[in-house]
Amino acid sequence: PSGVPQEDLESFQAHLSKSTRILALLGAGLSASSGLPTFRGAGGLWRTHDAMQLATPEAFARDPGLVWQFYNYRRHMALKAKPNPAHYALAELARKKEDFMTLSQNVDGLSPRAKHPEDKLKLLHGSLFDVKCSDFFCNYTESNNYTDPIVPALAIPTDESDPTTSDALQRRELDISNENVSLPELDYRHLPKCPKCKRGLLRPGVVWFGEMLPTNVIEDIDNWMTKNKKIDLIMVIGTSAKVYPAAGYVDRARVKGAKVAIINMDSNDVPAGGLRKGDWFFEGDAAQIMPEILK
Ligand code: BJW
Repeated sequence: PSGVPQEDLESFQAHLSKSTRILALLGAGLSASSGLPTFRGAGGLWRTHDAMQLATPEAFARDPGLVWQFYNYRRHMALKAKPNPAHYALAELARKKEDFMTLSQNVDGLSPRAKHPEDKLKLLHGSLFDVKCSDFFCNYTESNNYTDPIVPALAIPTDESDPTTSDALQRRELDISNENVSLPELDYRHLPKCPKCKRGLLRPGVVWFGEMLPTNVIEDIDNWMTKNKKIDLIMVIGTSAKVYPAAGYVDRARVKGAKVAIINMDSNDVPAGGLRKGDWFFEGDAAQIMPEILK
């Protein structure tokens, strides 16, 4: 029912079944049908929010309260969301294929929750549920912190007297995602502090613009990629492939012989360099297409 052409389905599945070294590059579109917004394009976060005011170290230095409000909200939404059939289908393939690696740009925790094998999952842009000290001289980090709200001052208000509290919550959430609503100012006192150095503010463990991707992650991927072996396939799922260095892995896989399979709602979102003969473009919702093509 996803409308995948039979011919493409057959040629892809034939290639997949004989593929032994496989990469998957994931983006926000994978989690779209779980109800989480993407960044670019219609309904994307960067349509109503200025990325440079929220997703840079400079933004955090200028207004940590605003940045925390944004990330506390994203954490809350991601905790409420559930992995969709695409997360599960990919996790299953990763278990089945020995020499498999997923490079995820997503910070929402949905692939881990879908039981994607952890040793085959590389989080390029960190996680909403990692927090770390923002002080340059402190190395405090914490994984799997699911505290929601992260501090009481960041609680998303609910109206207890309203019998439809969940509706109220929903409305309030929509308000928060709308830039026209003025939010209460939050100062240093109310924001999460580092328990180690007791000086720095904690910050989300995600990779902001201008920051380096985690070195251990990059090293693991480099080691896997530069093995003296061919790569058979890279699946590029739900990403606009515009953010570097992540998008660069498509070309690097090609150089190692990989065919490219794109799964995306928007047929214009092909990685730089375009499509080649023998590649695939599966157009539509990843949550529908992934289980079908990986069947
Ligand atoms: C569906 C669907 C459905 C919808 N089914 N599909 C070269 C030139 C110019 C600038 C640079 C350059 N190289 C590097 C830079 C700078 C910058 C960059 O790349 N900028 C570009 C925008 C040009 N890169 C960086 O700053 C990186 N760091 C760096 O380069 O460091 C260098 C350095 C060296 C030495 C010392 C210090 C530094 C870091 C980039 C980090 C990006 N971080 C973010 C925010 C993370 C935190 C957070 O979540 O808030 O990561 S930005 C945002 O974009 C997020 C995403 O992971 C990332 C990618 O977005 P994604 O996932 O592709 O989402 P969208 O919205 O773009 O696309 C969604 C897609 O899904 C669309 O195609 C839809 O059609 C599709 N879709 N529904 C299937 N149901």
